[in-house]
Amino acid sequence: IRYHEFRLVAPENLAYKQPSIVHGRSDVVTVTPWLAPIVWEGTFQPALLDGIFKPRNITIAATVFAVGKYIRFLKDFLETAEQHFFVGFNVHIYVFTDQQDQVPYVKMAAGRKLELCSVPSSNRWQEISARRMELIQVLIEEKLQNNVEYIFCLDVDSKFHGRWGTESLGGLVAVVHPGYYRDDRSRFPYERRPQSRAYVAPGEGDFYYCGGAFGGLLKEVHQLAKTCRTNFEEDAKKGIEANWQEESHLNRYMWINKPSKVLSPEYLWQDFKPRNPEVGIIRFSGVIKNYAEIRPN
Ligand code: UD2
Repeated sequence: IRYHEFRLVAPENLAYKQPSIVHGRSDVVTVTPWLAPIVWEGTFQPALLDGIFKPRNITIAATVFAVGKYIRFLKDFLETAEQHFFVGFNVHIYVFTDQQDQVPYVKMAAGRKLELCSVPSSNRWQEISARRMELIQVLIEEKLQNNVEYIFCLDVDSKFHGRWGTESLGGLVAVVHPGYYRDDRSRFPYERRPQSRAYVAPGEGDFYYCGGAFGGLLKEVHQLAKTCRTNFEEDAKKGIEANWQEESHLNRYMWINKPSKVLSPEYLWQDFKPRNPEVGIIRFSGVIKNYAEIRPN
């Protein structure tokens, strides 16, 4: 797999639209200053990418946490994943929950499976959100190492509406948050206290990335999860909790370790936001939720 990683072997006899280096999307930026692609609708050809990845017989893992009242979001998440998330590929979904008996039955296609992992209940939502990094790290170490090539870690209070597939694969993959991408970096909600290991100084930061979706090659995500977990725990020892918990740590990590692929906000929109014109298609989005009602406190 390592050897094949950087070889894009196309299937013979695959007809697809001629690419151009002068005509393409001109309303958005499609490459970062460190030359990572920024994936927007219209920048890739799905059949070509699928044709390249199909013969590799890769397996993609996804983690999703459904703790406490968030279990109610799981059914829609799983049903829509079945329709849009790596259709035709091997997909293993790991559901972390404190209520295994409440997990809905969703019929899955051949090559796709669900596995349940138990997590303790918690009285603080911040704890649930933040401990995900530790559990992802341990899952990779104990279960995934020889079975899976790529992994995505996703929020459960969301649904798929359009294709999310091989175009999203890369070493370290981050999604640009839909709420801040037109703003100046001074307005990004990074952690601003220098005592925190999630600190991002004024004048620093590329984009504001989502905590609700990230991924990449197994070993890259392992490194990310391990680092964010350690930094989160170091902060906790000093009595600090970053303002957006693990999302703040993820943003710090991605500032230092530039993602090799950046997904546009098409890959995590928010249902309460009207669609902006540059968003060709909403692929995945967070549902509207009543925080007061669903969080443990
Ligand atoms: C943002 C991020 C989220 C996380 C959080 C940090 C996006 C779209 N969302 O969303 O990923 O970084 O800020 O605080 O980027 N969960 C449970 N049970 C609970 C609470 C949380 O299972 O009682 C899980 C669940 O999978 C949920 C995730 O943790 O999707 C994130 O929690 P959230 O959705 O309440 O966080 P939110 O919407 O403030």
